[in-house]
Amino acid sequence: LAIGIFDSGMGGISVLAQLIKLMPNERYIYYGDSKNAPYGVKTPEEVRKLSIEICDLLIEKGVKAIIVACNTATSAAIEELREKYDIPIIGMEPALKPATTINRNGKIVVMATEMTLKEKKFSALMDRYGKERDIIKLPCPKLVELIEAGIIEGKDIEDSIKECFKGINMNEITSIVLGCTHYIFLKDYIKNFVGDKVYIIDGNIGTANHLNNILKERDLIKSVKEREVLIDIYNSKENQGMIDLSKKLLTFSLEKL
Ligand code: DGN
Repeated sequence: LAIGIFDSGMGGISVLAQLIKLMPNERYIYYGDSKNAPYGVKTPEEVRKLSIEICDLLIEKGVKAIIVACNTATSAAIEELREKYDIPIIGMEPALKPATTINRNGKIVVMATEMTLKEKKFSALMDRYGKERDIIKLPCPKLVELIEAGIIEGKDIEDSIKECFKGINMNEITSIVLGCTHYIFLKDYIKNFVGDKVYIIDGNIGTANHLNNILKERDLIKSVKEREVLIDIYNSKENQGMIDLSKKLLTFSLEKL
């Protein structure tokens, strides 16, 4: 059985890369719902419905666990998915906890979709870890659009990052949380923009470790290599261009790990 992963498009490919790095002997099935991207501006009900449809499809294809590689879908649907399916369902969460422990001063910027920042999961995180800190919530939908269009480098990306941070006093910022899996492809660009003194934190390693532990506990991990990593990539837009873009982003992400 494989590990299933899905996202509202390409973002979860960054998570897939991290999983492959940690568990190279597994089989992976990735489903990118680019047709319905972005999830960030839909209603939670719509996102729940789409998430259930994708999980049904992954289960039909044969998976032993599912990674919801999308902070937005996690916020809207994780509880319902866990109730509905009896395999492990692992979600993403903005890495606010590490951000508050790494650096005890200054403001923290959380880059995520409107929905992630509005839903109760994030409010609970704020109550737990963000109370004594100044947190700036920063949705950057334009960046998701660019990535879905296959643009991950160049001037458009630089300009959009600058635009996102407009109005924020960068001298006060000590950490940035990448709370949307799409933004992880742009880590170098964001780093370039904010400078070396700012920590940039994402949840990908945490999620990969979490799945690894669960699979080990249940004795579901593969220790024997099956030739090479087997990855099936599907995309709801059903065109080869989206599959090619997914593969390009996967290679790009693996090279950076
Ligand atoms: N990649 C998704 C996330 O982590 O929230 C969001 C992309 C989107 O639908 N805007």
